Amino acid sequence: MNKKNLILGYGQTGVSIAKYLHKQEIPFVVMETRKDLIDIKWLTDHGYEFSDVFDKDILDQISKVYVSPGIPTNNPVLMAAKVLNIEIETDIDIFLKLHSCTKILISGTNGKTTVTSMAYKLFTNYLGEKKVEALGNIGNPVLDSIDKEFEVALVEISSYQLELSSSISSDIAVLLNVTQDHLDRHSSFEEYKAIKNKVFNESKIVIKDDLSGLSTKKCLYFKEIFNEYINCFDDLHDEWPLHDIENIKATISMLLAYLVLKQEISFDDRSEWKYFIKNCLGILNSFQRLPHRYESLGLKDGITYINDSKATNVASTLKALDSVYDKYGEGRTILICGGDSKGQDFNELKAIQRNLLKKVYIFGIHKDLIASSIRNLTDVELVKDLEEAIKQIITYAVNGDVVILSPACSSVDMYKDYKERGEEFRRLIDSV
Ligand code: UMA
Repeated sequence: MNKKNLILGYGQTGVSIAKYLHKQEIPFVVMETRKDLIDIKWLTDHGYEFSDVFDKDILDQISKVYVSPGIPTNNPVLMAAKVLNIEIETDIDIFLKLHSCTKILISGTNGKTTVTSMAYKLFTNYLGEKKVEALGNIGNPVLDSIDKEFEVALVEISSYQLELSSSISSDIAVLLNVTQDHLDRHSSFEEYKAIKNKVFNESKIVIKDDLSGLSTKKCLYFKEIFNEYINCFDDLHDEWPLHDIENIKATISMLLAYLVLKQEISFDDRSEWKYFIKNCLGILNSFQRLPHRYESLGLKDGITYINDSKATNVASTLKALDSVYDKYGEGRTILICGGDSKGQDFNELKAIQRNLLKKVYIFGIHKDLIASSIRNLTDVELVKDLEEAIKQIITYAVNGDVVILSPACSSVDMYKDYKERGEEFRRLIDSV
């Protein structure tokens, strides 16, 4: 009997794997719990089998399993495939193995999409638009670009993708930061950190935040290397939040690493670096910051509103609050947070600067958990939802206050995703 391939999950990634295999005339079957997906018609039209039950009995007909990032490692079919020693691959494994471009992997708990987008702007400016692709977790499955010709792939890679991939290798690997997140999927913070560190497997140049866990490879520590060029950063406009300055440093490090790799600049003699850094800052200064990420919604009746709905973990909210503190000082900030905890320890919120917050409004399934961690720090109000929070805030906030939605939680208890949550916030503010 001729064995087939099995695709687990038929979201964006599963669809792109199916189209890739179809093009090569490799037979496959698909498992996916949702029956209502639009692309299933494409499958059946082309004669491919589809099952909405994850049944491991199929494995004796399977030679290889392709897995989507959203499939947890304890999925019964995936676990059985491991036991049976059936080869398991991800779309990322295939792309890294087969495409001849320079591969840059970008991971980290927070800031990945921002840095990938900034790097896209910087690299296209340097190489030209057709030479660069921004791929991966940013929303563009890598295999959709496997047949295109380009010079540089900027691949945003999540812990889910890293966990499931078996052969990570790259030219440049960037790890922006690692703080607690996704602890509902990974068994511990230690495991999560180990998964994130996989990004450095077989990379030629490493970019990381600081000197902790020193690397033996060629390494750019983006929090340190700019110390001697710090005056160059004075040219940045003052709308940049503090935490994006780190993202800018990581992005510039990527271009420097690329130039080192191409032997256009020297790694050891850094006399030319200042020129490149100034150039990069000039380009990034006009970067259009992404929605839902510390996005200013403007000023209404003297009150500033900021949509930071993408802050789905504590570290991201803490960074946003540092930026608020840097710009607006003490006692003017009203924080709205809450949602699904994803197993996080909210005691880390105790690190919020004393006297920074004026009041906190908390909503969502784990609001009590958050409240008990920060009750000693500031005035806390538990509310039903975002709408109730805004209703109360407009009668409470005064001229000069700053209202920021920075949930520190996932949105899945009340919304489809963080975007829907951010859009609702925007609507509510528009109608104030
Ligand atoms: N499924 C099952 N059974 C399960 C679990 C999942 O059938 O037990 C199905 C789901 O119904 C879904 C499919 O499997 O249809 C899995 O799809 P997926 O969750 O892997 O999502 P994709 O549509 O393939 O999108 C994935 C990434 N999603 C996740 O990692 C959860 C996208 O990142 C990424 O943009 C896309 O590949 C392209 O590379 C999104 C994300 O939320 C933005 N990432 C997380 C994050 O950034 O925090 C990690």
